[in-house]
Amino acid sequence: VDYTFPEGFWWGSATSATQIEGAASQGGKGQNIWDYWYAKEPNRFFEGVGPETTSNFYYTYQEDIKRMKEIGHNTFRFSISWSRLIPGGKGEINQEAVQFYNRVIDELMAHDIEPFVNLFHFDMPLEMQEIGGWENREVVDLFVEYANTCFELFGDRVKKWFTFNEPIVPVEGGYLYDFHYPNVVDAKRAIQVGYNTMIANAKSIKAFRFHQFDESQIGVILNLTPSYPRSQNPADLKASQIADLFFNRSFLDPAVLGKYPQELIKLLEEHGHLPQTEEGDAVLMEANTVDLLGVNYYQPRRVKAKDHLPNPYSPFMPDWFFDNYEMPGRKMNKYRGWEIYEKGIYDIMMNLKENYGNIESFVSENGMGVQDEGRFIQDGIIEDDYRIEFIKGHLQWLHQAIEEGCNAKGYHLWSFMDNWSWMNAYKNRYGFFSVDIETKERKPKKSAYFIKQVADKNGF
Ligand code: BGP
Repeated sequence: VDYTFPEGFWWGSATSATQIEGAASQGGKGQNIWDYWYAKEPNRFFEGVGPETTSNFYYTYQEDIKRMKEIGHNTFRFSISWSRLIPGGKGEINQEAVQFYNRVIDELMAHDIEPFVNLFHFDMPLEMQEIGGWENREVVDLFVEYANTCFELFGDRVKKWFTFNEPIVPVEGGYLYDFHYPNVVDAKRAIQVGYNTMIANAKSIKAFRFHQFDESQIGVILNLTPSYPRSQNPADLKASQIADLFFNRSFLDPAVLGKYPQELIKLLEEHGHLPQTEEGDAVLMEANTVDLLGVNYYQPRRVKAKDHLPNPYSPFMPDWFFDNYEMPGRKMNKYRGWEIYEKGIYDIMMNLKENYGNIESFVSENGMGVQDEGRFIQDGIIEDDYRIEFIKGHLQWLHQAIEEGCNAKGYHLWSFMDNWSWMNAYKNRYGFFSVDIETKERKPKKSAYFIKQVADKNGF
């Protein structure tokens, strides 16, 4: 073994409710924005496939958990669907959902797999969106009630909690770049949404602390995209810093340090885009930071200065200040169109060590999406050597960061099995297990055998 990880390292994978459960209109579940949007505009989704047709985990969780055990998982992340647990987002608790999540938790624990439970993975209940979604502070408070319900119901057994997965994504997708519902393009509203989710984060942490659970931790999961400037010219450096402020630090700083970066506040102030706040917000944020940080890492951001200054009369957008560019010679996942830069994981971890109090962290998602993966079948098994190489490459850099003192505790692949993805449906396959969408049959890929060995040896 060349790379040995610290004892008790978390080997597992990540999923989310909307992407794996299926049964979108069964078991008493209410509608979320995905169910609604799909019914309204099915053609926006890859091959017209919507969230009803997923990997069916709602019905197959027992067999799936057995498979997790077979490949050596000691941890597993899933999310609770707010609209399943509390249809409509407020009011009565759906007992069928309570039973379902209880069974999943019990089944995981019976297999010595620790549940990592996330509370929000893009799936706003429709009724909550209709009253303004994250723009409305009432929704923030109802979310905190939902979070608290989860702590009450499952907090005796679940010891790892997360408030949000990638809170920047609903901001970018729903309020800046038109790739998620409600398809708004308005930076002012986007900034409010981002701010309010961080208030929801702090308030949920406060509610969590009130329970004084033994040995429990609460965190947030952020997709950190290290921002690399094209050159060391002041203009490129500045562009890269601003991209970093918007896409990383506007969540990382309040979540871990309890406050927004001064540079960001100044920038927003100059452009009249500060969000609306309420009295006590700053104190609340400062008092309620995370214990644990999940880092989702797929690709970095390559940034250069704008060729032209923005027209000051055009609506304010974060990208007034920077452009993305394609770095010549960069390594690509040609099956998905994303850059592969393994060292990014090291840079993120070292940044957490140096600038964020070396907060306890783990890789909560990393993975390689592949289109038409069926073409790699040999003798009945998907020979995904590219994924094995991808995982190894990232683990080597993670190992390096740990050697240098960073506080990383685990590695979760996106994802356990192929699953439905937001607009992309089943286009990009990510799993250790393939899923036949028609029959729902699962089959281990070569990477499933690889990760079992890694988990067994705690290294490779
Ligand atoms: C992450 C999300 C996941 C998953 C993954 C793959 O950002 O947290 O939910 O969807 O991306 O994305 P895609 O299927 O678009 O390649």
